Amino acid sequence: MDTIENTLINQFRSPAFPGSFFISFEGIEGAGKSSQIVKIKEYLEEKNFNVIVLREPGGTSFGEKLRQAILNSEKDIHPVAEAHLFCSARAQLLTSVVLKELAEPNTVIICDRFIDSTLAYQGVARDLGVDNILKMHSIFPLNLVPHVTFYLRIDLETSLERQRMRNLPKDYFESRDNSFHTKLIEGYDLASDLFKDRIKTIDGSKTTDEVYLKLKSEIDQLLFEK
Ligand code: Z5A
Repeated sequence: MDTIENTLINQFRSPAFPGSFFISFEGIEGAGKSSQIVKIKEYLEEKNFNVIVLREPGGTSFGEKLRQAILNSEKDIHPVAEAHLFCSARAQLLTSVVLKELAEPNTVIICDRFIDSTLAYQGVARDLGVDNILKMHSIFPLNLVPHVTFYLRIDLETSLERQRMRNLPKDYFESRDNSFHTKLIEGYDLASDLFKDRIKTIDGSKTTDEVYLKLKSEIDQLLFEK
């Protein structure tokens, strides 16, 4: 890693609220994030945590409006505009929800997508460059990252197969060609390499139960064994 990238990586911090945790889930379409988040929420509630599930873009009324504007867009949005829209929604989510909720003890925030989506989608698949995305996050509150991120890694064939089974209409990103989705996987692999301590890569091609057990053991380590 060169020094500029190193400096950019070192600017990130996780919010420090004793007893509360910020977790994100990442992956390409059909990775299984939403399915696993439901199960992990249930597990953590059994352990008496106050669990708040958020999604990106979204989680605030401002963020949900941006979500509609992007995902329903019939015209191409310039990648620079795209990246700034995701960052705007994120800054709002961090200040108006994440930091406030984490201040309550015993809280776990689970976010469906976060900064690594911007690194993979806009940084790599939309060709803006990972350094540019890291630079965009160099100002508070965007320099705050989750304590742990679970990247559910699947290959393109698995993603396509799950999409076929689900048979839903495709949105702004889903309708792009296979080379776009192949670059997304490269982007996520690169992000996992840059943020080795934070991002845990989990094999998302296993059965739902197998993935859940792996996640549960990682979460037990984070929450109960430190
Ligand atoms: N985006 C961006 O470009 N930049 C950013 O900074 C951010 C976002 C934050 C939001 O998508 C879009 O915004 C996203 C990136 C972009 N674009 N795309 N694509 P979203 O939140 O609306 O969509 P998604 O995250 O891709 O959702 P998804 O396709 O539903 O994926 P998922 O939540 O990971 O999967 P799932 O719903 O849990 O499962 C999908 C299907 O697979 C479902 O039928 C399940 O029953 C099945 N499934 C799940 N797990 C398994 C296993 N283990 N085995 C077999 N079948 C399974």
